[in-house]
Amino acid sequence: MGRYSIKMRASNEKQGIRSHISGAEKIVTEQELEAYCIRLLNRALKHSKGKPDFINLKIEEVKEEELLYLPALPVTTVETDNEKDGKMVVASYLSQLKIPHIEEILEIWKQSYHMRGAILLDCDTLQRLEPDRERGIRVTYIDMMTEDDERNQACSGKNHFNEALVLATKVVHHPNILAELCISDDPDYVTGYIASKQFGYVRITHLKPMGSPEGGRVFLFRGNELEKEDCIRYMQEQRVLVKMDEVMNHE
Ligand code: PML
Ligand code: MG
Repeated sequence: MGRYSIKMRASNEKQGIRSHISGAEKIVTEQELEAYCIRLLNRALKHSKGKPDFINLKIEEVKEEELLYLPALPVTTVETDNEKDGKMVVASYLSQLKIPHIEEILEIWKQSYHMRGAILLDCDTLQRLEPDRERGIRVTYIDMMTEDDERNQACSGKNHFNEALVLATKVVHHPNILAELCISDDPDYVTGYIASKQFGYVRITHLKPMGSPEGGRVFLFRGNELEKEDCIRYMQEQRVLVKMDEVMNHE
């Protein structure tokens, strides 16, 4: 079946500074293409951050043989009351995954707070591996897939959980990624997660104080130079559809 990747990004300029308003992406069939372009356009135009003066809609063909289909990671939730307990839960999972330098990793996580992309961290040497450290690694060409196609609603507004689960499923599928840590940069959203092949997607209900705009991602990597190159290419280029049926059924 022929598919297309659609990417939307919108921004505006105020007092000489261009700022991001909204961005989203989908991987859809040819029949769905027109409807999703309209949805994404509406999403750009009706964003609470303001009216864009620039909207970019990029459409690229995706060949069936380029697509990787992955089942969504299993999801569990750990209830925490505050940031300190949340961070302790993260530390305990890192320790179960036998990842060294836990304190240092939690500190380095903070360096991702003002980046658009994620930190790619060598968890043994603590070296940051992103080619552009200001931008970080942006994971793209991802979307979710359900048998009865409930994707429509996901496109009209942001669903933090679905989008994060899709991203984390792609990220931890790479053989050299041991775990991903994430806190949202949305001030009203305090749930974060640690994802890994071993434990799946573990939601932690409090990972930062309410109202804080500080959030970001770290991908914990172990491997050599060639594996690092492959990992970065995979994050940015590999087309991935994540099957969500199990998740939807359990929600
Ligand atoms: C983001 O802001 O995009 C990150 C969202 C994290 C979602 C965590 C969850 O609800 O499981
Ligand atoms: Mg955000």
